[in-house]
Amino acid sequence: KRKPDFYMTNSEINAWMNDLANDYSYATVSTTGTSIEGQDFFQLDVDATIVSNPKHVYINGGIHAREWISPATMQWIIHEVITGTSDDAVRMRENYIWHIPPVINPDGYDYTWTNRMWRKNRRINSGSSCIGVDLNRNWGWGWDGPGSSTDPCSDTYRGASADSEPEVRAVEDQLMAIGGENIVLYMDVHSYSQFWLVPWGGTTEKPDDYAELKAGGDAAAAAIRSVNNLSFLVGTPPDILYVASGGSFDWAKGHAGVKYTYAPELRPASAGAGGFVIPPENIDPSGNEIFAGVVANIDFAASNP
Ligand code: 0X9
Ligand code: ZN
Repeated sequence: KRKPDFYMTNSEINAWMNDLANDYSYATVSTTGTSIEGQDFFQLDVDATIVSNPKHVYINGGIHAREWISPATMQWIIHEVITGTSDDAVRMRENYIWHIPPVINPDGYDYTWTNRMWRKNRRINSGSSCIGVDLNRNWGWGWDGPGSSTDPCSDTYRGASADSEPEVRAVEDQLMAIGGENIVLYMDVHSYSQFWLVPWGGTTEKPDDYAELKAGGDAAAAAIRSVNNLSFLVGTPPDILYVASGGSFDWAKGHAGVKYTYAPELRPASAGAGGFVIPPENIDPSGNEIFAGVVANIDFAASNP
């Protein structure tokens, strides 16, 4: 009954999360942070039901406002981790502490109801009439590097300083409080292209443990293919997309010290197949395949620490 099957507004998503959390003792809703326009935004947390000293899984959605399949897929995963009856779903809620804020750019997401292709947050930039910072260029690891813009009118504007945006800092503070060594998997979920992106985003250099991160991504892609036969390409942003500095997963790995960090780009594969604007009939299959990918990635990470 509560599986998401349409694209909800922020307030609908928040009510949906509260409703779900009310019915399950191990699920709670907490405040992630407050946006630049002063709007609180929230996450669903699931407490590991049997294991002591469990690792954490942190997955944020909706960093880019127009990528609507991201929050909806986060809702599907929230629903599955809390209520799923498959062996995987039960194992995931028994063994890990989950933190899933589905919309970390709530102002931008609101704005897309009247301006569908908005990407950034809604920061008023001093000295410019252009609005917004690209929240995936603002993180303070390799900030101001290639693939980010100094122009407030650009869709990839990096912001006035590293970590200047409250939406970014809210997630950063949580990752630091949990501690990178306690996080088995960090993901920042985007659309579109069907990629499972691996660090680094801001440089063509590879992390020392790239082979393990790539293998974890390959495990995710194989699991995804087994669900709906979709292909996801695994690689770094510079290798398979474009260089992008100041992104979330570079910071989560480089600064916070999470070993396994990824940025999936969800369905569809192309602009011709709908791009950012795909019908809500995609939510259920996307949730199904991405949950399978997440489980495979977690299992790989847990056995290759
Ligand atoms: O440009 C981006 O931020 C991402 N692509 S999107 O079309 N969803 O905007 C790619 C992000 C790559 N990840 C990092 N550099 N962290
Ligand atoms: Zn994106």
